[in-house]
Amino acid sequence: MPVHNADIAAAFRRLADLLEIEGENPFRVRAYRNAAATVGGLPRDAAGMIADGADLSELPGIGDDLAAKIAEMVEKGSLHLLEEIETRVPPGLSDMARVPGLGPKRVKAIHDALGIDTLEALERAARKGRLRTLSGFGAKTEKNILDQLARFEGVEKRLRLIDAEHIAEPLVAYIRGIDGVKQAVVAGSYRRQKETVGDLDILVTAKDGAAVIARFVAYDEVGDIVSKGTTRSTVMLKSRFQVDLRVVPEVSYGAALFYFTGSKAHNIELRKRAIRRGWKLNEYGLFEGDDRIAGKTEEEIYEKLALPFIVPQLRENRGEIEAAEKGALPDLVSLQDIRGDLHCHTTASDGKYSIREMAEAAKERGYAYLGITDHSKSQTVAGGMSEDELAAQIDEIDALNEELDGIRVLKSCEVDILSDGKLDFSDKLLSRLDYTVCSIHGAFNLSREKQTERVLRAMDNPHFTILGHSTGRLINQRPPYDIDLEAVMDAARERGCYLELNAQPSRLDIDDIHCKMARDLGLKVPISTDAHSTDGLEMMRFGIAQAGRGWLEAKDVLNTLPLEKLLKAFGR
Ligand code: DGT
Ligand code: CA
Ligand code: CA
Ligand code: ZN
Repeated sequence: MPVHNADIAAAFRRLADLLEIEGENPFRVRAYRNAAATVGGLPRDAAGMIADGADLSELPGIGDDLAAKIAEMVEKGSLHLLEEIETRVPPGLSDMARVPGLGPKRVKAIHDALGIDTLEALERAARKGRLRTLSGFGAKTEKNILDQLARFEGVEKRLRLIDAEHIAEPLVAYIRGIDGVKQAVVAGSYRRQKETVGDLDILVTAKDGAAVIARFVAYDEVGDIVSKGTTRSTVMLKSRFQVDLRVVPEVSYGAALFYFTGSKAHNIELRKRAIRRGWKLNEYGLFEGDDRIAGKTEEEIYEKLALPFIVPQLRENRGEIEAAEKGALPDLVSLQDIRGDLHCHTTASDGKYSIREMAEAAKERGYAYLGITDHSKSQTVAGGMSEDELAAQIDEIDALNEELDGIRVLKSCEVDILSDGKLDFSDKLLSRLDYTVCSIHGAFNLSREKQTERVLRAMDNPHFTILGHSTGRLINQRPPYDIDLEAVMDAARERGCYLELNAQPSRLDIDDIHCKMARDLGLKVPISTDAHSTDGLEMMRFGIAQAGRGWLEAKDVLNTLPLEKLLKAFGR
């Protein structure tokens, strides 16, 4: 098996971790870390350099000792020193040290105090609250560790869009920095802004593909190189996420971008359309015989095929080609159209900031209104409010609105829908609110019929306004509960209620298909962040992305309405 720079870098990093856990001299530890960075950033494989007779001890930070270790890795694929240390320090500790936010010092503390030496044992201990018994560890640290471990477990699955962004953005920046690279863009489901991404498809224009690929596979995060040619390469990142890279000439850029953006179903329809005109469409261009009649841009491909440009989000072969033909493509809602947020939490339940702080953050975003929706009394784990507390909050908001300028705080509540379909607060109290967000937070396992009935019964309450996160799914964690959303949407339209599009990257609930269904029914969709902090308001863009995939225009979205019209839309 060929040894790549990434493997050598990984071995040095592991060595540094284990030495640090052992309490080794920090300078020696740092020397291995620096060497890992140097080798990871080499333009060529160290193996090839050694074969060509290069003296690696001339590289920055690499002395004779490290040069000898690189040679040992290249020759044997392993390091004697590392194997020796692994007999003293359980190898699992280096896995633990790789959990973001943990690091060697904390791993050592955990191992010394609790004898934990695997990721599994670490997770069990965090769940049982054993870590917080150590000094310097709190409940928050435990939660962070569990969150990070959940990401580790999810590695075989599709990544949420936000996680894919965290991987793609630095990677694309790195690729753009490679000599000779003109354009670098992520195509595939990522460009279509799908809620989850299976792998990244990166498209690059450059003359010398082999040179670009040599640098691509030397990226620090690359774990395994699956394939490596002169125009394409596939790697598996250390996070076990796959990246496909294609290098194309500029004349083919548009055609390649079109092809690799997909979806496959959309591509196939357009290829058929080309064939009907006696042409051929592939990743190199649109061809009439051997003549390339389009291919430099996506726009010219659509134009030649007598279609207006179709944005990537819509390319799913769900009617967008027919709509394009008729000139009836939706003009998708954008972040600028949004005038406020209708679902957020404050310190009154499980949020981090006060009403005032949330309102000011909303105002900074240019919003005209912000609805405060703290939890109702049954949500004891999420700090649900008592009737008295909500009554006091209502007064507090009235007073605050007297003071605040340029933003209106709306009185609301995330009211639990109890298993029998009753709402968690009295009608008298609910009647004092501007609107409600009513959600299911328990009894997920009812039959489809019962679950649907439960929500319909709740909607019969005149104080019901918006159904929160309508299917309860958590991407990669919890499937949706069984419910007939079409029936719920029909009922909502009849009663003047709405179904939320929750913008949390783990929820995106309702999904794109149901957004389109709502649009077809003429049911406006509120897009809400369910923010638990001021930063949480940022998640609106994921809701906008999903809404676009569901064909929603500004007029289809409830919170694009100005305040007066919104209040009317709430009224029943
Ligand atoms: P993913 O990665 O599962 O989230 O979804 P995509 O859409 O990114 O799919 P992927 O990575 O397998 O392929 C990227 C694009 O390449 C895909 O959207 C369309 C194009 N493509 C892949 N295979 C085919 C094929 O067999 N025929 C056609 N026409 N296009 C294909
Ligand atoms: Ca992909
Ligand atoms: Ca792919
Ligand atoms: Zn909720």
